[in-house]
Amino acid sequence: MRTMCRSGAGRKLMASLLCTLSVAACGPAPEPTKPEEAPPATGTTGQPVVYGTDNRTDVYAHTNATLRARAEQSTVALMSPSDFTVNSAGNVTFNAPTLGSAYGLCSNQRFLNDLTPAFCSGTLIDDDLVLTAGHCITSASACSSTRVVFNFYRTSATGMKAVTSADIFSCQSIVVRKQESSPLNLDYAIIKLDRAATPRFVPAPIRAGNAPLAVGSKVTVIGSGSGIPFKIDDGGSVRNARASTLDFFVASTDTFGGNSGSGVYENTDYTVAGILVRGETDYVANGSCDIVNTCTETGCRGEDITYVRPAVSAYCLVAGSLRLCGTTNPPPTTTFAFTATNTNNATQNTTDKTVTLAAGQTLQFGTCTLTGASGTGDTYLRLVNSAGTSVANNDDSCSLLSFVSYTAPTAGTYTMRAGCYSSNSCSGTVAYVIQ
Ligand SMILES: [Ca+2]
Ligand SMILES: [Ca+2]
Repeated sequence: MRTMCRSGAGRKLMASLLCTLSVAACGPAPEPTKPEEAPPATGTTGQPVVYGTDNRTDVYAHTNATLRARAEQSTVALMSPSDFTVNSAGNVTFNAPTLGSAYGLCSNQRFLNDLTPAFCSGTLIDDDLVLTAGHCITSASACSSTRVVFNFYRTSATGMKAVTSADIFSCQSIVVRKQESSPLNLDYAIIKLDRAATPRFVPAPIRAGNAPLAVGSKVTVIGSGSGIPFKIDDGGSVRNARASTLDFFVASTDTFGGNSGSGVYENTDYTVAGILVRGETDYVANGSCDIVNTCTETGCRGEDITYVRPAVSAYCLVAGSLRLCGTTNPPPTTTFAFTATNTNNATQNTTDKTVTLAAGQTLQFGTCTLTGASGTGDTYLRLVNSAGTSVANNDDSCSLLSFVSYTAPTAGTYTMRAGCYSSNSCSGTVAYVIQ
């Protein structure tokens, strides 16, 4: 199993291996692997995977005007600054090997001459907000070194849309992010851009509600599989809706490393239903070169797609948005102050606050992120259940300050414990909100 992103700058040559054979190379993965650990080199290269027909279509060639609009107006590629050059006139050229050479593909494969600068994909969902996978941007420093590129698509078989500096944005901050396999298997991030992308670009609408997708329903993914210019694949079907957890669903999308973070749309109304995060091996050896791994519609493992609703709900707990939350104000928070010393990572000498949660309710609390939160020193926050078992904790969500988001799997009382890192002294105001 692989995560669907490619390597960052400086690891370009390993791109095909990094995200196919090792989730670690794409930053902390859903599974507990060592971040940034170089994967073992093997003779196998990473590949895209196709289910049934290869439905990947260039934007100009797609027959559906709404999907073309989503690609042209709402889809972004995530790149490192070294992946492109901006000249004095503001015109952008991309620095990356072709798909054929990057992946050692056989000459009969598609899109051989496409360049491969993107390491992940994303979707504009508000004026200055982009939805992507949590493993695509794992830290504030990763945010700082990520560029968000619009207009990365073909206008003809040989032509590319002209990209200028006006189409390139920086990641200013990670607003919400989750990458965990328990209690729910979630992998999402919503990042804030350095400036509004509207009205030049248009946010994609988000699927209403939180109902499971119907098994067999058709979905479309748009993004930069294997790093190449946006492709539209409208031929995927939902294979497993995971209706009991609603954390991710499994579909037969023709998606590859680099599609990580791609918006996945319902074909009924082309709203964003999910975020592409993991999938089957992309490419397989065929003699001395590689070809796309082809599966039947029901074969192989399927591609994993995080439902969009947990990301939007988490966002709306900490910030406002008329488009996403129906209000420009985040919900009001409750606060409690603390001063502490020698808490051994909030396991002793803490200031505690107990709350009651219903199953499925989310508690967010922090010395940062939420309205009214603050802290001095190196804070540490922990959440324990009624049995006294630690169920969540955070040290340094924002520099030295802390933030926890926890969705209760079962109803019960939970106690927030406010303390400091190690034997340190610190103080702060913990803000919390339950939804
Ligand atoms: Ca297909
Ligand atoms: Ca801390």
